[in-house]
Amino acid sequence: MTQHTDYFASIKPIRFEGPDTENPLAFRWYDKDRVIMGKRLEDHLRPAVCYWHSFCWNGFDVFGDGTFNRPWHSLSGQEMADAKLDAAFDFFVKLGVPYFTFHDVDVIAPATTMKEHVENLAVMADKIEAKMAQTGVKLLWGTANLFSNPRYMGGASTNPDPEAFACAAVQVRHAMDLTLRLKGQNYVFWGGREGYDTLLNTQIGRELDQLGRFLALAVDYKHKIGFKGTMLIEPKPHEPTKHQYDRDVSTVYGFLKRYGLENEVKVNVETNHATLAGHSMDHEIATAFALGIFGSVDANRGDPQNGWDTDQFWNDPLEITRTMYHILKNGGFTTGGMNFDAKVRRQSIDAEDLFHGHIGALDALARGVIAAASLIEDGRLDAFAEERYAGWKSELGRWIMNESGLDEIAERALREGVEAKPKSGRQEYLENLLSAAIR
Ligand code: XUL
Ligand code: CO
Repeated sequence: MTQHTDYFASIKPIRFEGPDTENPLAFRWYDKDRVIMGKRLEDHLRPAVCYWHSFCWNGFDVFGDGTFNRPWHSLSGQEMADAKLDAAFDFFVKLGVPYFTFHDVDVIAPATTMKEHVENLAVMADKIEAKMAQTGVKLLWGTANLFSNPRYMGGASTNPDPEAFACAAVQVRHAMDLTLRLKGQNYVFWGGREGYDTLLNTQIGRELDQLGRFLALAVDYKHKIGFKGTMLIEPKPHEPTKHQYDRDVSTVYGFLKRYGLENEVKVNVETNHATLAGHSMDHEIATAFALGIFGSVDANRGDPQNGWDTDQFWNDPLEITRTMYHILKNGGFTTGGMNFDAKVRRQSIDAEDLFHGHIGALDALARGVIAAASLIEDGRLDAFAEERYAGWKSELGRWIMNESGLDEIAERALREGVEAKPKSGRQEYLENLLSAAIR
């Protein structure tokens, strides 16, 4: 295969060198073969690099033009798509991650019609498949971009016009076919325009039914083509729309229940989306496990001061450890993984900046796995919570949960003079255990 760019030529493959290394282009914690709780670090994290932030975005923002000047940004059409593919796989290999993720439009030569979109995607299918075979890099998930093209400005499946729904069907059908062909582990739906900007022009009930119909059709299609991966909805409360229907994990669960899809679809939880929704990441993860719909993670962070989706690389040890604690305690990932849906800042214009961002995030997650595993092995956090609810295993607790009526509970409480005795929640003690686990 012809090599279109050697953009990363000056950077050697990234190796683990341990916490004391002075080499900024080495891992300090991410020793992928280190076994923690019986599993290699790489298998705990199943890390993936996303195509869109690092290889498509050129650094533009609403106030200014692109700043990055990557060689493929000055190309166009198929030539651009080919050069980008070469650079992306060079990067995956040098960083040493097992997975990548992409949207259909990230990888193709830009198309103006739906027909052209399908043709351009078919051209890339062979090329991506060849790159994967040559490098051993696998696909964590595929998805369709149903939010950038102006045809979707009023929504894709929730659009007031069925023609937009039909165009979305073209993209999703072909993106699912490609994900199956590339042996993707999951297929993701992020509904960037599936919401509204004003209720003055929006019929929420109708739009939710359209969204439910679209997802049900996609699930039917998954079974028809024999795709065995997991279907995932990625919740987000707003941005770009003022209100997005899939606002958080609980809302998605209610939506799935209403349309009978709660056993078919799980969630891809993103840190920055959790915080935009007013939640902590560990809240969203714990909720997803509690509701039986945990699937995968988009690992990143926002900026606590501005409330935007800044998609920075995740590096907060406390938040990562709290999150990893829930993931490990519940058995870890199955088909999911840690997708770095994160981008370097607009002033980080060099090739090496892409490495610094990903190296830091992989190290931070590795530290989080190590810390969370030590909390689980130590057992005091878990023992405290078990003890806190121990009363529910008593005769009274079981009788309330399984047998009694409200009046019977009330009568028994009065008859037996039941009284609740407050006990300390010990939050500070538990937070100190968490801090002490991070080394
Ligand atoms: C947008 C976002 C998307 C999804 C995939 O906020 O997170 O990139 O992850 O469409
Ligand atoms: Co995301």
